[in-house]
Amino acid sequence: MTGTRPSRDGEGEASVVVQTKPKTKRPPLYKVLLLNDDYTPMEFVVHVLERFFGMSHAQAFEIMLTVHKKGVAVVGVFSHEIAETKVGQVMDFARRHQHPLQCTMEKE
Ligand code: TYC
Repeated sequence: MTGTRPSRDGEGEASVVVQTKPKTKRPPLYKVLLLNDDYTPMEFVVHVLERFFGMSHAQAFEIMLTVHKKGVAVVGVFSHEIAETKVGQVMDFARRHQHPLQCTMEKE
């Protein structure tokens, strides 16, 4: 809601009213990053991107190749809670399949 606050302006008793901006703070967003390694099979990474990030096969293959060539790629942008959940799901899935795939998040 818009607020007002009285403010002393130097000498005497004069007071001015300053209009404050209505503050609607958007929650911060977090990038989820996938990191390259030499051992995780390409098909496994494609599967992860389809399964946890809702990508089509073609989209997933493209992003997997970007990570493979460049070392890292953003695979999605989410609220803190959703980003944390995605990272956890990917790390858990990779560990269960004994692949060293790494997934992290960082504030946008
Ligand atoms: N570099 C891996 C390979 O050659 C493939 C790979 C791609 C691994 C993306 C991880 O996030 C990754 N098998």
